[in-house]
This record gives sequence, C-alpha cells and structure tokens, in this order.
Amino acid sequence: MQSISASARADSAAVTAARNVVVVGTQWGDEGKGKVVDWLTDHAAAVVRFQGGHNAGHTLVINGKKTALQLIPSGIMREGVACYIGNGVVVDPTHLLSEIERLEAAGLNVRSRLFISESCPLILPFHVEVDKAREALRETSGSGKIGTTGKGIGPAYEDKVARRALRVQDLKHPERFAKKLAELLELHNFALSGYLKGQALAFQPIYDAAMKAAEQILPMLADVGVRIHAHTVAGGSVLFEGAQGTLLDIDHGTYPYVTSSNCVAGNAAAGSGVGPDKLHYILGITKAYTTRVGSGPFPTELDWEAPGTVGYHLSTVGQERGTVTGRARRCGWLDAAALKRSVLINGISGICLTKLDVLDGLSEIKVCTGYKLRGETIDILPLDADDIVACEPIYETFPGWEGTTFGLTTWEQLPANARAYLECVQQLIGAPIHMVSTGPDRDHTILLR
Ligand code: 2SA
Ligand code: MG
Repeated sequence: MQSISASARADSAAVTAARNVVVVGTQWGDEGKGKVVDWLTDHAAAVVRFQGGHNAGHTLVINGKKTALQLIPSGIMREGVACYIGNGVVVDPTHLLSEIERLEAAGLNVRSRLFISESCPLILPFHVEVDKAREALRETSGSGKIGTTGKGIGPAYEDKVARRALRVQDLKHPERFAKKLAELLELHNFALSGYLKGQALAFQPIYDAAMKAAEQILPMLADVGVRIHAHTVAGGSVLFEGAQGTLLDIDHGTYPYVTSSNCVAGNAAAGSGVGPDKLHYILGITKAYTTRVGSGPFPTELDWEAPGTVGYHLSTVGQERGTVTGRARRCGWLDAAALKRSVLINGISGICLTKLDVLDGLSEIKVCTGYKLRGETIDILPLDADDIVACEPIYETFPGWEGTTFGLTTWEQLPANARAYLECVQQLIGAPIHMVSTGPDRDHTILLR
C-alpha cells in the first residue's frame, strides 16, 4: 500500500482519468455520494442509477443552493449530461413525475435528458401499504422494525423476484397492465386484509393514476443498456451512481437490516444492462465517521443524543438527518474493520473520504480496527447480524487537529494530524484514498493525484 506522498499521488490511478466510474457507498449510506457524483459529472457524458428507488436521498449543494434528488440521477443538475434509470431501479411513477416537476420548477431541463429502462419494476400504492404493514407487524410481534423509508421498496423487489411485477413496459399496454394489476391487487389485498381492516385498495384509482403517469413517462423510455454502450463506444465516460451503501446490500449487508437491492459495485453492470468490462474504476465513498439510519447492528455507535458528547458533535456538526424521511441518523466512529469488507466486496480502486471537516475540533479521533467476538479477536466485520451485535470494537486513537479543514482544496493545506489520520485509515482499510471532501460544495474537494 502506498502512502499519500507527493510521488504516490502522481502515480495513483486518477479517478477523473478513468473512463467509466462506479460510485458506491462503503458504509450504511449517506456517505456523500451525491456531491461526489456531481463533482465527477464535469467529466461525464452520462450518469446511471442501477438499484434502489426513491428511498435514496442524494444531496447536492451547488453555489450554496441545496437540492435533494431521490430517483433521478445526480447528473441532471448539469446541462448536457444524459441521465439513465437502469433496469435495477424500482420506479414509483407518481413520485418520478413529482420529482421531475420539482426540478423543472427550478429551471432544469429534465425530460430531454432522462431515459428510463422499460424493464424497471413499478412501485404501486399497495407496495407502500405492505411496507408499512410489515413494519407495524414486526414492531408488535417483538422482532423489531427494519426502519425502512416506507416507500414500498422491499415489497416492489419481492414482486420482481416472484416474477409477477408490473414493469414500466406494461404502461405501454393498457389491457395487459389492467390484467396484471387486478391479479396483483387481489394478492396484496388478501395479504393485507387484517391490516387494512376492510379498506381494500381499489383497482380504478391505481389504474387511472398509472395510465395518467404513462402519458408522460412513455416518451422517456429507452433501451438503456444499448445507449450506455453507445456512450462508451463514442469515447464518453459514464458514471454509475450507487444508492444506499454496501452494508445495506441485500446479500452482503447486515441482513435482515438491509435494503432490498444489491448496492455493491458489481450490480452496476446487472442493474443497467452493460457488461462488467465497462466498469473501469470503482470509487468507494466513505464518511470520516459512521452513520446509520434505521435499525440494525452498529458496533461503533456512540451516544449521539446527549449534548457535549462526541456522538452529539458528529450528529449536529454533520447535520445527520435523513434526506428522505428526516429521521435522525445514528452516529459513531469510523469502522475500518467493516470498511475492509466493503473494499473487498466492491473491488474498490480508490476511496473518497468525505466530511473530514466534521472531525475538526475533536481532541481525539478513534477508528475501529477489529472486534472482540466471544473471546476471539477478529479484524473484519462478521457476516451474521447476531455476531455483529456481539462484537465489541477495538479502537486505535489518533490525536485531533487544531484549526479547520473546511473547504480546503489541497493536501498541503491539511493539518499534519489530519494527514497522518488519512494515511493510517487507508492502511487499515486496504484501499488508497484518492479524494477528500472538506465541505458540501462542489469545490470543497481535494484530489490526490
Ligand atoms: P428501505 O426503505 O426498504 O430501503 O429501507 C431498508 C433499510 O435501508 C435503509 N435505507 C437508507 N439508509 C440511508 N439512507 C437512505 N436514504 C435516505 C437518506 C434515508 C432517509 O439519504 O437519508 O431519509 O431516511 C436509505 N434508504 C434506505 C433504511 O434506513 C433501512 O435501514
Ligand atoms: Mg442519502
């Protein structure tokens, strides 16, 4: 592993020179992917979403103005960039249109640049009801809520895997849509009968809303995989924008406290319809500390509610609230043992460490390097959520730094202790740090190359 010295930086695989870049969260989401994707979009012809849905909340700050995107790729903020919603994304048609309208009201040109795969499964109103009913049931049964965003994401993916989903392509065929909708509605109303207490969801309003949305959505349909392929043939670079994070991945995350899609880099290919040979550089986004929204094990979690504590500092200075739901995010120290697994699963080429400035003012900074698990010492996050609950973190402590790192743009400007911290973090997680984000604005970025 190279250190971040001037010569190593000159040699490092430069993220901006890589043709196609996959941006993934390496923690439990909210690592600051939106900002980084927006920053990289300067060099991109296209931005692609490949998984998740409007449970994502990607916050961008451009010229001091904040915009939150949920379903539409972050590239929409830059004129001339094509934006794709790949087959791996679950699409709520009503939400999609309201997000488009919100962006149009802000003066953006959306419809001529947004392309949607016809293979995307649809999120329909009964998915939202099933999501809420399941959470309510888990709470009363004592198994504990997942803490979902309540957007119907999990139930929509369930229908996809069960091979009964309505897809965007069904909007082209009203009769086929009606037949499939009636069958699906019957199934869900039956399952929900106890929860809905006689208030079964009616066919007609769901059908009418979908058909109304179809008029506006159909002109945006495209063969997404073929188009992305064409960008790469023409020499344009494509950015794949991951949502949520590796530890929320349906297979590799802290199951069952996960989302219902694969958030890892490998899914950028399957979820957009291109071959894995088109993924040239994997950029892992890592927050300088850890947050998690929703339930589930979190070994390095601190008390983040009591004023005066480090956790409270992270929560307040880091403004850690869910973009979509407004929920407070749980906060804790950086977990290098968890990141080590993320680095392996994603095949990370380089890391962008974000929100370094939030650590300004702390007298000491801890990093989890492994755990004590039932008397044994381990150096990587276990796979079983019950084991993760039983993990006691082992910490290495670093001195904090004087002054502020906010908005810094070069490595040399960073305080020596901040540089030493970054050098150690990359050794611990097993991947080089290629970028550091020192504030929410596009320009608050240090490129180590
Ligand atoms: P779901 O709704 O089925 O995907 O929820 C399952 C779990 O996945 C978590 N999840 C998220 N975690 C962090 N950020 C997400 N997006 C929003 C944001 C969340 C918000 O950017 O802030 O506003 O609350 C996101 N989406 C899903 C979720 O908390 C569950 O743990
Ligand atoms: Mg977010």
